[in-house]
Amino acid sequence: MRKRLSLILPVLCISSCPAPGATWYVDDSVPASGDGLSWETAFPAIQEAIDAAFDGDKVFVAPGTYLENAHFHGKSIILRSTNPFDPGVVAATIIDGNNAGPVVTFSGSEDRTCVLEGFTLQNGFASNGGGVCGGTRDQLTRARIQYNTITKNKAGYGGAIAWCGGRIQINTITANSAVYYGGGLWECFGTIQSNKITGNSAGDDGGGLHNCDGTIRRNTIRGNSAGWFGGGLAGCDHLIRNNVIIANSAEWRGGGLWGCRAIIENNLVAGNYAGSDGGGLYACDKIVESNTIADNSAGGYGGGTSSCNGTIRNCIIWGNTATNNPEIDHSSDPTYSCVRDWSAGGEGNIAEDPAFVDRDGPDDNPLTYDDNDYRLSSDSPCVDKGKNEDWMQHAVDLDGKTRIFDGGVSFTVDMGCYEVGPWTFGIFEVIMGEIGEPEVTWRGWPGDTYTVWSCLNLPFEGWVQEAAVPSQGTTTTWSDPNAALLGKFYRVERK
Ligand SMILES: [Ca+2]
Ligand SMILES: [Ca+2]
Ligand SMILES: [Ca+2]
Repeated sequence: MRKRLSLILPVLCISSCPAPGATWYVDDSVPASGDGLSWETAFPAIQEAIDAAFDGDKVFVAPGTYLENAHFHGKSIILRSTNPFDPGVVAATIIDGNNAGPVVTFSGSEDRTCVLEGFTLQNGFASNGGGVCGGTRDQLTRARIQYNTITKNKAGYGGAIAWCGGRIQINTITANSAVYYGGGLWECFGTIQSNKITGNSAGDDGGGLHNCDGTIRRNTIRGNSAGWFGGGLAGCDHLIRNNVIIANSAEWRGGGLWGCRAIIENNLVAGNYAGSDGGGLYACDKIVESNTIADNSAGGYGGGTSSCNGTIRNCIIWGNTATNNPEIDHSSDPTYSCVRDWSAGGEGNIAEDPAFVDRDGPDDNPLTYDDNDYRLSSDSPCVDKGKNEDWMQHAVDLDGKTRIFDGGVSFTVDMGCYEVGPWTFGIFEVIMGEIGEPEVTWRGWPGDTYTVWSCLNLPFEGWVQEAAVPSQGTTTTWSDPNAALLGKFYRVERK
């Protein structure tokens, strides 16, 4: 008997099959659905384009309001508006979940080349992730989520985003709510950076973020609230660095942060409120270092910190209020810190007024925190009085300035999250990012645009222009999608 041959046939494209890496177009104003391969023949719905796309394709979406609950179905594609860098385009390109599930759902198998960028995602309603649900607890999407406004979504867990394991950056995540945990983000374990996470609420814990155990850096986490614990962050257990954490509130404990067994470095924690204990931080038991913890308040114990039993070092803990133990309560003794009314000695501690530049800000109102300036005056007793640590050699302060600078006394770090020193423009960090792409981070100015250049082999090859990158604030990060085996040189120019 003849052995049966089995053949695996490639899918044959006869006429209109797009080349790999095709671009699909979506425009809600087209009169009828076309083949999706041009603006003139666009699909009217985003899901049509995703369904037609293959891994590696792009889907461009024209401004409009798309009443959809889009599902990536495991496809590693790029879904973007016409210009993710333009806030006007982002505001005008709306995916509205119509309270019928998450606005966007990933299956969880999308890889690091998958991107969702440049949309307003609103009115989602779901058990997990009202704005974006990234898969399941066992399989988190690695898609990158960037340059979106995610607002007015509701969920049981993760009002805006749940179960996304890729990079979440440069989004505005505001006015979302969760019945239980994570008004903004819940169980997102990738890098969360340069986002504005504001005005979100959770019925239980983590008004801004809950159980996000990746790197959380350079975010503004402001005005979020929790019914129980952790107005800003709850249970985020890895690295929390260079964030502004202000004016969050928790009904019970941890107005700013609660139960974060993380390295908590170089943050401003100010104006947070807890109904009971730990206005700034509660039960953050690992490392609390180089933070400025000021003007927080608690109804019971510990306006600044309560029950933080790890290392507390290089911090300014000042102007906090509570019924009992206003600055530090039931916590480890600090070292190299400036603490109001501190009289218990300890290595390097001082109790002199830190001489903030303008503690109540230009508006002279101490309760409006956005303008309050907790930088140090050049004659502050906190200048050059911290303790130098290895991590600071390659770090910057909250402004993006060089972290260790000689402020006139010695080459020593200042206490708190700001260093007194000159402003300089330049690259301060080049690392291999989590998606295998080199990441270049530089100091700059809000509102600017920068040009990034690379060179494979100085001085024998020329510079190649890589990208034009809008400023992300005082520091800006760009990932190079074209990694080179032997490395590259980078140069950044201010346009
Ligand atoms: Ca003032
Ligand atoms: Ca003020
Ligand atoms: Ca210094």
